[in-house]
Parts: sequence; structure tokens; C-alpha cells
Amino acid sequence: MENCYKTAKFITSIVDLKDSPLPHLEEILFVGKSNVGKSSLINALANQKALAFTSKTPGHTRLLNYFMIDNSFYFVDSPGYGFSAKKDIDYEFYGKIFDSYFTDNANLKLIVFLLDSRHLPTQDDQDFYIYLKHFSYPYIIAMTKCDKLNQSEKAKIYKNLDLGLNETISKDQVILTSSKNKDSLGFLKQRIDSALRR
Ligand SMILES: Nc1nc2c(ncn2[C@@H]2O[C@H](COP(=O)(O)OP(=O)(O)OP(=O)(O)O)[C@@H](O)[C@H]2O)c(=O)[nH]1
Ligand SMILES: [Mg+2]
Repeated sequence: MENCYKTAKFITSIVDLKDSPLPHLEEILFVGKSNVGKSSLINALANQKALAFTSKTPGHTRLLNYFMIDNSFYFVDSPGYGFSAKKDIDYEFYGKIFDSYFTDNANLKLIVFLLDSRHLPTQDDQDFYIYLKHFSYPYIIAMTKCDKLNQSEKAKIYKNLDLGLNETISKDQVILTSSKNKDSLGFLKQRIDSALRR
């Protein structure tokens, strides 16, 4: 199974969907809490070290960053929520960016919603999950940093996955990933490819 894409190139950064790059192509969005590993996952899937900038300090990515993959579609990296201690500032900032991005975005084929596998979902995670479900785009949940878990911790992930809606999240909505251990990325790539019907 191929784990990575072949080519990847940074295209542009935007804050409003009306500025999305030409040509308009299908898009895969990566969202999740600050520091959860969005940029790292993009790099790992694209088999590059520093395509999307990663950082130990949360709040690194502040715009929607478009990367063209295999000359045929875009990965979109996004700013992580839960960074500012002042929630109202956070809500205004993310509200503007994501409301525009999620409104009538016909090119958005899949949302990859990232959660840190080492922790229970936070209030911010639950709030964002509920918000993104309003828009009814297809999504999957990628648990990140699974290289840090042992087998029994991995098995518990499904049980502990409370995203605040009292719903049962089916196992095939959830993919265990690690940007360090790329073996796990084949399944995610498969899901992305089928969302793009490639
Ligand atoms: N062990 C391990 N560390 C990871 C993994 N993915 C990311 N990290 C580390 O987590 C930190 C944050 O990673 P980023 O990819 O910058 O996170 P981000 O979600 O893009 O963060 P923001 O842009 O601030 O929202 C970095 O120190 C990464 O090296 C992983 O799969 N395993
Ligand atoms: Mg980032």
C-alpha cells in the first residue's frame, strides 16, 4: 500500500474562500486543536519534511494554507483552535475564517478532524466538532501521535471518544495515525483517495 503522495507544492495562504487559488480543484481540509499535529500530518502524507511549517509552540499556523498534491488536488492546512486563553478572541478569529471556508465550498471533499490520541477530547474539540457537523461535509477523525501509545491505550481510544453529541462514533470513522510512524498513513491515504474518487 502506498503511504504517501508523490509531489507537493505550497500554493498560497488565504483567510477568505473568495481568494482560494486557481485552478479550483478538490480540497481536503485538516482541522484540529493547536499543536495536535495538522502540519506534521500533511508533511508526512506528502513525504516532505518542511512543506507545512510545524512548531513546538502552539498557534503556529494562522491562515488557510493551500498545498497542491500530485498536481491534482489541494491539502488545506488550518490554524488550530484552543490557542488563545481568551475564548472570545479565539471565536472571532476562527469564526471568520471557518464560516467563510465552510460556506458553499463545493470543492471541499473531506474534512480530516484531528484529535490527540493521548488525551480525551477537550471542550474546544467538542465545540468545534459540533460546529463542523452543522455543515454536513464528509469527515473522518484522525487520532494523532499514536506512536506514543501502547496497544492497550490504543484499544481504549474508541471507548473514550466522547465528542459531546451522545452519539456512537463508528470505528471506521476513526483512523489511528502517526506522522512519525508512517505505516499507519496508508489507511488515511486510502480514505482521502476514495473521497476524491481517484
Ligand atoms: N511523537 C509525535 N509527535 C508529533 C506527531 N505529529 C506532530 N508531532 C509534534 O507535535 C508538535 C506540533 O505539531 P504541528 O504539526 O506543528 O501541529 P499543528 O496542529 O500544525 O499546530 P498549529 O499550527 O499550532 O495549530 C510538533 O512538535 C511535532 O513534532 C506524531 O505523530 N508523533
Ligand atoms: Mg500547523
